Amino acid sequence: MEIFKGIPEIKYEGSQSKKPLAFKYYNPDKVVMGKPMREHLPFAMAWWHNICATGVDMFGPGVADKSFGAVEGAMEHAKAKVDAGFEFMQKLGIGYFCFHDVDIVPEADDIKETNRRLDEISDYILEKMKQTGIKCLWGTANMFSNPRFMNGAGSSNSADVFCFAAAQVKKALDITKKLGGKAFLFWGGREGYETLLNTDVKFEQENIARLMKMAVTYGRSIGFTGDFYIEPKPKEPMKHQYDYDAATSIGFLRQYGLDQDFKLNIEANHATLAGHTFQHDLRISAMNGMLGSIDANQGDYLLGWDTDEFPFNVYETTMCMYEVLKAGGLTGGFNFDAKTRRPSYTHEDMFLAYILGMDSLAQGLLYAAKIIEDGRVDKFLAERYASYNTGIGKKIIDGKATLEELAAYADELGKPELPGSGRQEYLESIVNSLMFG
Ligand code: XUL
Ligand code: CO
Repeated sequence: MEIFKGIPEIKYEGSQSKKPLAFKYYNPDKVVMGKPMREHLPFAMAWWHNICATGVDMFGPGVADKSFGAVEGAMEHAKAKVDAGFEFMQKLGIGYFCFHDVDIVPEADDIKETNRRLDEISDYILEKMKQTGIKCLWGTANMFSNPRFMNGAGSSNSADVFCFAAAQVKKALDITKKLGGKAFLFWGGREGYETLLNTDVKFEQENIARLMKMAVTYGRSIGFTGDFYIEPKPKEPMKHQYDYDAATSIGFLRQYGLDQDFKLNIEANHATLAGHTFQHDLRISAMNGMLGSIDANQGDYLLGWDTDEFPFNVYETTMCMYEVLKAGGLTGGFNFDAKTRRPSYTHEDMFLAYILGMDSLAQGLLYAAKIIEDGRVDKFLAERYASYNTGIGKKIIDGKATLEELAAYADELGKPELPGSGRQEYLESIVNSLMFG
């Protein structure tokens, strides 16, 4: 039974098209730098925002109807959500989805019953996956909504809560493996603190690492070969969260010997909450070999919280795709961890939002490829560090110079020349002319 009646399959029509339900830039077959767009941009649907969220906020109730013709909260509703999700992805040509355990079933009071429901729904999802060819990008356990996780999951002060976290991770891993998920994710929403007066940070961080180690050991024992991800975020819901940003998370993973099994899932709006650009956290992850996947969204310059907007700032998607192309692509994908604004409450808005997001990333890809193919930025960058290619610079790079030798070299020089202009404005105007010229 069709759920999104009146919404056709969304096709590429080109930038001149004025049809709302059409792609203007995302042309899956178009080859960019030797690869079709669909391979550069493995898009994923976020189950929670798209299929579950109704626009509830601190000031008012939900406004969007996500019942999909079923009684809300029952297993019948869970199945209707699967039907809706797959129809939605098919109509947009989206190849992947991401989910939390409690997105796909209503959580029961008893974990055994929740797990039974997860078995039932995952059978149903698997059937849909076989029919459509749609795949699972990653799964995760929601260890932040249920009241038991008020003080965190791995970082909870309660060993019993830690065990519930372990139980949820185990089951979510089972389901992710069953659905052939490429990765399993940890977003440490409440893994942080409100005050240091009641918090043993060292103990909590060690415990999070213990939980992650157990997850890796168990995952590998059941034949899960995918990556594990940490999704950094500095704050919200907690005042301070341990997975603050890419650099902090990489340090944590290395400290606890988790860096071989884990990569990072970088979310645009989380990077900006940490006081970085999205591009910065992508670069830090990529240069450490840890860029796994992306939660595609954007924040708002005027608001200091996680607004999870669909990406529309093409300058930012261009810089994102520039980093992704330079990194040789993603092993993961682009998960739209984004929601329509509360007043955009219709089913049609769900499609319009994904069209905006997919088109914005496609535009970003086209412009990023132009910047790389043009070559002026790369050439400038290479020349900027040219003093290390020969002479004393090369000796430094080769590890053959001593501090005394360099000091003697500096004495001889007397005074170095200025290091050369950074030419920032020249580079920015190249980017603008390639984007808008
Ligand atoms: C919250 C967030 C989560 C994770 C998955 O800010 O981004 O939805 O992506 O738990
Ligand atoms: Co996210």
